[in-house]
Amino acid sequence: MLAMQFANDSRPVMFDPDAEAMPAEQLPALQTRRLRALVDRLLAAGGVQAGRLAAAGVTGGADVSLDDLAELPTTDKGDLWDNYPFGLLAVPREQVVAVHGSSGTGGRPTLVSYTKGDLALWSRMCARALAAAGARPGTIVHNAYGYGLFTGGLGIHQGAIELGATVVPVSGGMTARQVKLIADLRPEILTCTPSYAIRLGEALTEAGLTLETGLSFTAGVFGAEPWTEEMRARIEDLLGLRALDIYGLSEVIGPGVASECIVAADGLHVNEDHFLVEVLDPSTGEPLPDGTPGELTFTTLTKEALPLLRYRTGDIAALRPGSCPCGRTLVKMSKVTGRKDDMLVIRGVNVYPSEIERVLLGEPAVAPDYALVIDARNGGRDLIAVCERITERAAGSPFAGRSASGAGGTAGSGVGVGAGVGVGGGVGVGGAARSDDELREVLEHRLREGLGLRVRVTIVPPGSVPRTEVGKAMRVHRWSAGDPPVPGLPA
Ligand code: DLL
Repeated sequence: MLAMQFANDSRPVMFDPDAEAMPAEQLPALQTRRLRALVDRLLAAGGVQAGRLAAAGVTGGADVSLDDLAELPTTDKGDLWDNYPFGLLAVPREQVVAVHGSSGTGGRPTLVSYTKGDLALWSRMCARALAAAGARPGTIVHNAYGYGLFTGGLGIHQGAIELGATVVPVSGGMTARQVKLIADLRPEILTCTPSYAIRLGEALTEAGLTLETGLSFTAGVFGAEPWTEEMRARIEDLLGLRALDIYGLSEVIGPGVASECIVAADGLHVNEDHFLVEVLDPSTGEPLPDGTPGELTFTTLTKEALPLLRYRTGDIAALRPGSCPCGRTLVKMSKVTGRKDDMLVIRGVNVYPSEIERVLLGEPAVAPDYALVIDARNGGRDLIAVCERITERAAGSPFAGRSASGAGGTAGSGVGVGAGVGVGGGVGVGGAARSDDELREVLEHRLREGLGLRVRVTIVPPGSVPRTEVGKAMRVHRWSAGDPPVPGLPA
């Protein structure tokens, strides 16, 4: 139910204004109450988390406060693996009405359980995200996140229904069918991974779909993988919409832990009335001050089946408290720059793939489909950036150069983190003025200057880099001695 609308201005409706626009000074009391109830529930459930709490001298919720949160034990993915599949349940197994999960970075599945109450909470979190993107009852939402164990499809689906929007459950893949549905139904909101938004945008451009001929999107709610401001500008150019970020992870609930509002679009409002957030030093586990990037750590204050105390996500981002022109008072987090275990160490230089993406996509002649190959065949770790030239077709998209964020994005406008390398400039859209060799040299130079990284750049014909049809993009490929060449990439 939409409880309130900001009737006297043009800001979009808030799904849950009592919580999302709660006076900041009221939040700690609510969080404290919920944290204490959570600690009581964990102790009553027994198991790993109860044992750790007891070892930390906690005998009941009344013993804890927000101020000494950092003294409480943490959890991480290892706990989910060790207690797979139902070992961390805080309710009887029969109360679990759904399981979801992810294939996980280490290839080991993570399974999470939901009660009816958890599903209701999750729906409300996703409804908040969709409303923040400007959706309202009746808005058509084209949901191209994959349906299944992955939380993207069903999470957004339930959120759209909770909001009263009209969801098109198209799931990922079968792009030609998606193009037809978009032409026929004229959805206003697109939800999918950012890499699939590019794939879909290329297909829509190929099909000649423009604002005049049926392209009707106003906003996209994209997440499930890291993406940069440069990628945001590319998606906005390709699809003529406002590209917004949504963050979440199965362990915490799925999508809807945090999301951007269409009013500011400069960081993701964390639903901290349900997910208490901290940023910790990834190596020491010590809390870091606001504005400093570190490991996002969440306490699920109200979840029933699988509540987690101080869950260390491995995702790197920074927090920025303060008010937002949209009226929300919830703390904002920066875009996630990567996972702590995704950091590449190339000849002694530490770099996240997203920093390389910023440099590559800062060059208008480079298409958003790229791949990074770590060539370890000769015992070393050489980095090869495989880039496609943007096609004249995509460069001529009706929205090219008109992105709301502006080419090069709004990095730095919010709590953006990462190397502030110089990007942009260069040739005009399409890059016709530069030969492949010149383009390669320019990119290698910018990577060296901006990141201190020696990278071999290879320019390949459009369509060479494998596209994402379903799920999350595989950007980084490791190539060891004896491995066959990476499919679709030059040997
Ligand atoms: O990816 C949930 C989700 C679905 C979020 C749809 C947003 C949209 P998992 O499959 O468990 O859940 O993967 C969680 O994906 O720890 C991050 O590393 C990454 N991730 C999720 N959202 C973002 C984002 C879903 N907006 C893991 N930016 C997380 C960067 C993201 N990384």
